[in-house]
Formats: sequence, structure tokens, C-alpha cells
Amino acid sequence: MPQLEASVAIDFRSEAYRDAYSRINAIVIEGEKEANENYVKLAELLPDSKDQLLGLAKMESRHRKGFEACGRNLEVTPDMEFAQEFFASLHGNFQKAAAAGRVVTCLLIQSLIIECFAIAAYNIYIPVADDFARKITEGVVKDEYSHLNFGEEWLKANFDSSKAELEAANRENLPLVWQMLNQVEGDARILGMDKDALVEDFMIQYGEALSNIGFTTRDVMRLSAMGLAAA
Ligand code: PL3
Ligand code: FE2
Ligand code: FE2
Repeated sequence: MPQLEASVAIDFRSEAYRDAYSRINAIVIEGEKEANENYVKLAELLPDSKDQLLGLAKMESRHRKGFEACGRNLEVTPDMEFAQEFFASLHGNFQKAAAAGRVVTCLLIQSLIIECFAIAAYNIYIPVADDFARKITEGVVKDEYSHLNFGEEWLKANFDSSKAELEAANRENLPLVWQMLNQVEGDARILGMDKDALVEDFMIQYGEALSNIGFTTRDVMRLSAMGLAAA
């Protein structure tokens, strides 16, 4: 469905829209909440970048508040239990890696995978959002690029020593993203967002990030499509 047509046709007050929004809104609120906690954890693991990472954590708290306001504006109660379930595997993997001091894995999960997922989702959402949510999301997505950039810069500076761990963490975690996308496909469509567009935008962001870090084109292709065929 062309997104321009969708934006004219969407009834933001309908039962169907608000029902789908109760899950998508919750996912975004939970994602921002976990992102805040993940950057606080990263600040402990990377004392040299502590202040910068605590700054990113603060931005994530603001994002959460912004998206909570989007739900309130549509008189939607976010289904937070659904959202915690949605993030459980990825969140569990971050926490395991953090407990083991595997900072490269933590950065891949939060600053590359989750930020690229957020950037793709927000970019696809902006043209079909209600006016209130559009303004909030436009402000948020600008910040997310700076979070992605933090991960890129750190991993680029430590590329040789990080490469093997990045490969393993990508193999373990990227397939989870395709599963998560499949879970939200139906609700996202009701909001006017197309799954193929989400996958495409994610692969562009993630592939660019891997390339900036130092992977060859061949590696980028292999890594960014990991587990996609099975999804
Ligand atoms: C990190 O800063 C934020 C993490 C949030 C993850 C968002 C994933 C979103 C997937 C569902 C797409 C819907 C987007 C709609 C926005 C209200
Ligand atoms: Fe965020
Ligand atoms: Fe972020």
C-alpha cells in the first residue's frame, strides 16, 4: 500500500487503530526504557566514555516520555506486558553479555541492532503518524542517529580486536530482529507501515553501519542478511 494514500485514509481514533497502537506504542516505550538502562550499563563498562553514555541514557528517558505522551494523546493504554515479552530475548542477551563484560556484544545489540531497528521504524512511521506523534518522532529519530554513531565510532576504533565477537554476536542476535518484525507486521500494517519497507530501511542502516566500522562489502552482505531467509 503506498504510504501517501494510507496517510489520507487512516482513522487515528478507530478501535482497530487504537488497538494496534496499544501494542506498537508499548513496544516503543519499552524499547526506549531498556535503551536507557542499556546505556547506563555501558557507561559502567566503558568508564572512558562514561559522561557521553550517560548523556545518551538521558536522551532515551526523554524519548520514552515523548512516546508515552503519544499514547495518551490517542487515549491508548500501552500493553507493557506484551512489549516486555517482545524484547525478552534480545534484552536477555544484552544482560548476559553485560554480566560477562562482553562490551562489543552489548554495543552491537544496543547501538547497532536496536538503534537501526528504531531508525527504520521511526522513518517509516513519520509519514503515516498523527500530527502530534509525527513531531515527537521527528525529534527522536535525530537523536537515534547519534546513538548509532557512538557504536560505529567505538567499534571502528577497536575493529581488529572486535571483529570475531561482532560476527558471533550478529549471528546470535540478528535473527531475533526478523522474528520481532514478523510479530509486529499485522499491527504495523494497521498503522500504515509496510513490513518490506521496514526490512529494507533496516538493512540499509545496518549495512551502512557495518561498512563504516570496517567490514568489506562482501562481509556486510553476509552479516546483514543473517537469518533473513529463515524468517
Ligand atoms: C532506542 O533508542 C529505541 C528502541 C526502540 C525500538 C523500536 C522498535 C520499533 C518496532 C515497531 C515499529 C513501530 C514504530 C512506530 C512508532 C510509534
Ligand atoms: Fe531512543
Ligand atoms: Fe537510541
